Amino acid sequence: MKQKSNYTIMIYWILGDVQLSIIAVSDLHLGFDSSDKAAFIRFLGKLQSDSSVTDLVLLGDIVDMWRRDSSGIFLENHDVLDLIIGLEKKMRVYYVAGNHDFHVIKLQGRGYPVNFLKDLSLQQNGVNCKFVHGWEFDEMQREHFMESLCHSMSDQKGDRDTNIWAALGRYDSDLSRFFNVIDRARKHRIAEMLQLGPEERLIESLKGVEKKACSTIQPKEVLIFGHTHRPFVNKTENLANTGSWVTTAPVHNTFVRLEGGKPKLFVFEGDEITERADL
Ligand SMILES: [Mn+2]
Repeated sequence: MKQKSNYTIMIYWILGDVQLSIIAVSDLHLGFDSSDKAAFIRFLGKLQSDSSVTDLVLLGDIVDMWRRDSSGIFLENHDVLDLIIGLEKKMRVYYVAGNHDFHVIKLQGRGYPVNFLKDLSLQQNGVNCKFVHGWEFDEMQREHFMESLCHSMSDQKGDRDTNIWAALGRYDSDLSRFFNVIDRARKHRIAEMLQLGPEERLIESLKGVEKKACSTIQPKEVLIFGHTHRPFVNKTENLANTGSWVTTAPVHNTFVRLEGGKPKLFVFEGDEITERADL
């Protein structure tokens, strides 16, 4: 990861941090058949020629280790990784781990050319821009479970049902371990959720994640997260979701751009970038 040079730090000191232009993108799910890798490659090409971008935040679930074997996935997507590493010559690049690529945390400090993080805060115009993938707000996600799912899936070319609820049902031993470490209220909530059909369960779960994300925002903070594949910027402009690059989502190929502490949502369609204020 590129460090700020002394020269850059001096410029920041004189001008403040208003000139930071941050792009956050998440949930590409490379390795999953519905991942729009081709569009993402074109998008990275656009970034390469955009000299105004200072920081790129890869906000988790960039590769999908729950659907493919965790080592092969980096080899088969070396073209995307090469482009990302190339961008590091022009801007700072951060990789915040998601639940489907949580294992990248373990790669930290081993000399890989990407800096892997659990979360990230960047200051912009006196605002703390906080970046998390969003699994933190999801009552079904736990670190040991996310890590084990990154390893338990052999190469199934994306046709495995990796719904977390279904996975919980399949792994009885994990399920009982899970239930033993969570509190009674959560047990009750999970039991309720398991009574719902898959569609209703998904909607309930997504609503819960968004609500919890909203409840954690601090004063003078903007929270950016992904995970739900439901892109939005809220009315008060202090909460934004980056969406996804999977074609199964109703709106996809989206990203959030932050300037002056304000998040804006954009969609990349064809080769055009359009702001989507109405989502
Ligand atoms: Mn996720």
